[in-house]
This record gives sequence, structure tokens and C-alpha cells, in this order.
Amino acid sequence: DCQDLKEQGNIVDGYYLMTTDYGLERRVFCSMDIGGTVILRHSRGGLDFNRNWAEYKAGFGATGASTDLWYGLENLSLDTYVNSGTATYTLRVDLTANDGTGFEAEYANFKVAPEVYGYQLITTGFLGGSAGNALLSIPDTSAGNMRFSTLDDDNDKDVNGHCPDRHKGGWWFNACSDSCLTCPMIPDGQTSADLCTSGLCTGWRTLGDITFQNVMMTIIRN
Ligand SMILES: [Ca+2]
Repeated sequence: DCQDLKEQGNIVDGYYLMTTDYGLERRVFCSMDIGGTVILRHSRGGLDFNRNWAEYKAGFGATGASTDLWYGLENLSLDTYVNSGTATYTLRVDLTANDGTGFEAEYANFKVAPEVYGYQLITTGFLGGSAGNALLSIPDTSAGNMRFSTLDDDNDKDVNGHCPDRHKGGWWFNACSDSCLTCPMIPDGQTSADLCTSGLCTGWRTLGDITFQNVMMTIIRN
């Protein structure tokens, strides 16, 4: 994985072709600075993340000029749950505000359960970081233990509605969420109130109305 490549002396962030311990060949984006596998890169003006289950399962992006990517729920589940053995992973979230300020948050023992469990998000808790803990917030909006929901697959806890339809991204929605890193980015100069009538574009509620130019999620093997 990316950590092995880093230990072998690779220092450049970018795509690497690798074979997993369990025998699958993959092209993976490694952050050598953070030391992990990048599972989401989403930038303002980049890809549309309002996609269906099959695309979120398989992963997408990393084509053409865009640097945006989604690693894929199946890959995540295989790495962190099915074939993880004794390895544990820390989830790191990096958020860059429109003014360039960086924020981060880390979560312990991050796992994504297999598809039969809806690729449920599992973590034992917030480790800290300047972004604050929006992922595991109050019970109605926490992403913890939620199944993934997409445009065509409603596994959220909003009994009257469909969170991906309202928020235009795939996520571990509850009813709905205090975090969404796949939801649309707000163009510079516009506020969330202008564009997101239900109050959530790409957002991290503990940072209030701050809007972002890019966000990233990385898994770090401990
Ligand atoms: Ca629903």
C-alpha cells in the first residue's frame, strides 16, 4: 500500500500501480506527505459527485485534467475490513477553505463494512484536529454507523426524504448530516445561503459557514 511505497523511498504524491496483499492490482493515489491512501479528493470546479451506487462502489475520477477522485467503497471495505487482518486505520480529513486556511480532523479505527451492510462507516472516535468533530456529531446527523446512500440508493434515516437527492452527493447520511465532503462546492463569492437551500453543500458543521476550495480524505495504516 502507500505506506510500503513511502518506506521504500517514494516521496512524490501521485498515482502508483500496486498489488494489494490480497492480490488485486490497483492504481492508487498516495499522499506521501500524510503517508496514506487518498480515498477522496474533491475540488471546486472539479467532478460531479452526485453519482449512483455502482460508481461509488467501483470508484471514479482520476481521468482527464481533474485531480478529483473517489477510491471506491468496495476497495475501502476490502482494505479496512475484509482483508485488514490485524491492521487498523486512521481516517484523516483535510479541508482547505476558500481563503487558503487548512483544517484537519482524525478518526480512530476507521473501517467500511462490506456491501451487505451498506458499506457502513465504523470508527471508535474523534482523535482531534482543528476542524472539529463534524463527522460524529449529534445523534440525528452523525455519520457514525450509517450506511452509504447515493442518488439511486436511499439508506439514510430521513424517512420522508432522500438525503443524496437533497444534498447532491453520496455520503454516510443520517437525517441528514453535519458533514458532507462529496456535496457540491460553492463558487467563490457566494454563500451557502445563496445556493444550498437546505443548508449543506460541501461542509463541516463545526466550522460553521466556511466554504472550501478542496477537501481530501486519507486512510493511514497504523
Ligand atoms: Ca430516506
